[in-house]
Amino acid sequence: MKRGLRFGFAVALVATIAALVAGCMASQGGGAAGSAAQKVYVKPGEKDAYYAFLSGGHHGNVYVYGIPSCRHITTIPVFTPEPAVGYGNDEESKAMLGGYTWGDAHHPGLSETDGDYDGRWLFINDMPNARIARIDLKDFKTRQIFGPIPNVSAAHACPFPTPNTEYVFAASRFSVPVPNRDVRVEDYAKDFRGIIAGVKVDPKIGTMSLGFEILMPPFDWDLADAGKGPSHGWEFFTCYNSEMAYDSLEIKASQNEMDYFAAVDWRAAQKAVDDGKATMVNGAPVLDPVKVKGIAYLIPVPKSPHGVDVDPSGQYVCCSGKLQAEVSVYSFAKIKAAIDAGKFEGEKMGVPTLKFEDCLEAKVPVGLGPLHTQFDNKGNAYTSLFLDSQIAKWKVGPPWNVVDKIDVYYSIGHLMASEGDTRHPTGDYVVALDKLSKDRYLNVGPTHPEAAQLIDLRGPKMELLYDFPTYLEPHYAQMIKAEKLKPITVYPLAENDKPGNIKRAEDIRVERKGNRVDVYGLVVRTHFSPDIVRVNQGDEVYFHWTNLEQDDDIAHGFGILWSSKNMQVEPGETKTMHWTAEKAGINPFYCSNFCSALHQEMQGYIEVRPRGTPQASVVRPDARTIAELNALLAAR
Ligand code: RUQ
Ligand code: CUA
Repeated sequence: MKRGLRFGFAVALVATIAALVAGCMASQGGGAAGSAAQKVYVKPGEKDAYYAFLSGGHHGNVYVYGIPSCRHITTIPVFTPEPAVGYGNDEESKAMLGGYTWGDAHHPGLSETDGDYDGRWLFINDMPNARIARIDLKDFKTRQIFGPIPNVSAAHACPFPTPNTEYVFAASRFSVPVPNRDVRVEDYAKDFRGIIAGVKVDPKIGTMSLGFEILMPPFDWDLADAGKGPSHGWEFFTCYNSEMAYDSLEIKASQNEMDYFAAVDWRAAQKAVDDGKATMVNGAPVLDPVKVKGIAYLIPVPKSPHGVDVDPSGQYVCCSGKLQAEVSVYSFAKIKAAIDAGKFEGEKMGVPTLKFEDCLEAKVPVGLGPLHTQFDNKGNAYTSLFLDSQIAKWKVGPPWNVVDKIDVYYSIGHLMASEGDTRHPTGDYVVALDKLSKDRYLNVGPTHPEAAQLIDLRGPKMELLYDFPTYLEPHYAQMIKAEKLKPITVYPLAENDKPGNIKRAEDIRVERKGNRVDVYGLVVRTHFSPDIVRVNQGDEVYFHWTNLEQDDDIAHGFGILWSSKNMQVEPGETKTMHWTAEKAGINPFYCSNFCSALHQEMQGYIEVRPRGTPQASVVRPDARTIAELNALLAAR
């Protein structure tokens, strides 16, 4: 009897604790079990579920974060030199930067196959110089910078890849005369034009090349997104300033009730170029919609739109007017029907305009300052509200209502959902990318970091999990399942065919032709071979270092004293660096990347003799040095 009572009490106690725990979880939003701290905690030694790629804004690079831990894992240099690793210092990356030392990167775009991120490449734009970079996700390195794309004046609506990465795009944020020439700004409406450029991507190796350009009215082309599913084959571009103002835009470009988004049939545009209907302008095939029909259409959007986002099904195109408290949702089927029926309201510089009512599906009253929309796997959309500093969650489909809101800190721009731009978002997280952090972090003076905030989407209500500061300035970002990426750990030496590579101690040499000196050297723990290089004052010296290591994470550096010359050479890699021997005397160099117990010993000397000192045309190491090096390599 006594025992039964005690048992009953124990059952009741367990039930009470369970209820308390459940209640506690519900108050946290009822997502995956556990506290916010537990949900972001990735144990030491364990790895994150997602890679997030955040644009570095006017820092010109890409930040890589792990989600949900929000740990900053690395920074990929893209449009801006990075002296720590020598990006912009070695000959290959210097050539790729093309003389630019600045870029403003806004929108990372992961490559897709069948509308899902495939983990092959990441594209990102440099707005002011209208360039697009391709980062290879095998080694997280920038491998191509395409541009400046002719005639495009600042590529903001860029790159927003199509579902099979057939194209990336670039549309003019500003308008200028095309071709650019001596005109007055007052002749803006007459002489200026926007450009929408379609850049082809080689399906096997990712190389970009220009496909077509379309001459557009001189509006400010702003953002883009690719159609998918039923809307595959189309790319959508918002614009503001359909008023065609050229000064005091903040007043004059907000007059019209409606601006537009453009729907571009990229297959038709490419076909028109292939059929010879383009005019070459500055080396680019430009299509003029006055003469070439069926490539672009304009659809009215209320009040200075910013973001345009296609839902995962590809049926709906969602545009937000910055000065309107609603998201306007358009039905692609309706747009297509109106185009097919030739139901146009008029035209702008040859581009037919459709009727607002013919294309609109719904208006969703989300709140003030809607900018961008992302999606989950349960039929919900999430719109960032800049003025309200909130995210609104709403139902895609009737009754098109807002079901939840969450405060963010502060002034959110873009937001990124897990696999959020694909046909299959995962619905795990959204990250708010806030323009202002104000009081959220330790004060570091007048300029605060930007703020990112991780929000759990798994419960019925959004739950704020974590704040993390980011350096200037993530505009947009994308998040991909970690399991989709399989980066290499070393460059296989056997596959190294880089110019200047050598793989055997016997091939080490210094070659001279006139005043050009080529040093073909090897680096391996813990030695530069050669570690003494003799040149003359005025020589142009090219160091080609091959790192013979085949061990994960054993990169060597090469830094030259009294210079800005430094680079990093990763395992199995060859890199070339140019240095001019300006002064006679001794000029040391060293390994700038801590590599081993004897890292500090990894150093050498350049002996710079006066001009005209006789030097052999080829210098090779002696037999003893080769034997020593071979012993070192064998012990590697
Ligand atoms: S932008 S805050 Cu440069 Cu993509 Cu919208
Ligand atoms: Cu090699 Cu430090």
